[in-house]
Amino acid sequence: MPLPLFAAILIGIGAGSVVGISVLVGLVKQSGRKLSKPPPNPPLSRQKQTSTLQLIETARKELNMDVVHFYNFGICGAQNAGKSTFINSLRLLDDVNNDTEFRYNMFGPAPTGENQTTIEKQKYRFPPGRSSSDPRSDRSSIQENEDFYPFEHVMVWDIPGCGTRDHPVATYFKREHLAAFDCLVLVAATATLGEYERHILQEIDKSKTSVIIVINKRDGCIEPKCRKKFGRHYQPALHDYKLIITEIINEAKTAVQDSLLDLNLTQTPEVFAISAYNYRDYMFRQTKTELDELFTFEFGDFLKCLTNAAEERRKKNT
Ligand SMILES: Nc1nc2c(ncn2[C@@H]2O[C@H](COP(=O)(O)OP(=O)(O)OP(=O)(O)O)[C@@H](O)[C@H]2O)c(=O)[nH]1
Ligand SMILES: [Mg+2]
Repeated sequence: MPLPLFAAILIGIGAGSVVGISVLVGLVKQSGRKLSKPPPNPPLSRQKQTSTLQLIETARKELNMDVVHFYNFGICGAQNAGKSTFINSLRLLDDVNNDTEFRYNMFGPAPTGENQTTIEKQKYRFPPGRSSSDPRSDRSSIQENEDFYPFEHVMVWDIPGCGTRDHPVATYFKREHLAAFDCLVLVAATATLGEYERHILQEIDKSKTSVIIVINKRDGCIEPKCRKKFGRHYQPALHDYKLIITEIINEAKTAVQDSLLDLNLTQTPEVFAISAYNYRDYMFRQTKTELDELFTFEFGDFLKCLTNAAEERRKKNT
């Protein structure tokens, strides 16, 4: 969203909503608390295995995955969908470029960019709370409090995007060992799922891995929709934006459901329409705006869903 428009929205809204943030804090805390202990029932090697279990165990070995101390979530999807940005936003970190100065650090940000940025899989943990001596700590009153974000037993894996020469979709599932994860998050930048997403979903379903679909970059739909609905010169009010954002979320979910119809998956993946940008902005901002809240709530619900999926998987001990 261009800055003048965003500034106009902020001016139009004024002080934020206290009710909104407290509900969101509740949702995040609830999810965090559940994932703040090592996962129960770490899957053990078995003598007799079905081919699916074998696939999972081989994939975990290949990734050297710690399934005893961590819940492992894989973020997959097509190139440029916003996977790495999503991972940074979730962990309340700013984006960085993949330049010569970048050094991978498990607690640091994932590099982001328009052109095939994530080349190799990398795993990330949630950074510990910031101390007040951190020069950036004024940006976030939230992350200073470790109680709020207690995801210390969560490992989030940033997986290279598919659909490139180096990562063709046909071999993506196997090559990236997607069967290994407690839950996969398929990130897409458009709500009508294309060939890549459909192929990945079918492979995921065959392996019986849980998957959640996240349609990212929904902030990009706000301005075109406003222009179409209200014309170039109209300055939309808060309730106009609320309507538009609600429409964007609902339309994205319906488009995904339609795209799933002929795939005949055995699971019905939950779908969330988000803006990785808006969530992070909302969490960082001292003054919360009602506008960002709508996308932000999708994030809260997403966390809850992810937690439940991980719990279910561990209950099954696979
Ligand atoms: N407007 C908008 N842009 C976003 C959002 N999330 C990501 N982007 C932009 O989309 C581009 C791609 O983001 P990445 O996070 O690097 O995408 P990726 O899926 O990790 O890409 P690969 O690693 O190359 O597969 C970057 O320019 C991001 O800044 C969002 O929520 N809103
Ligand atoms: Mg990436």
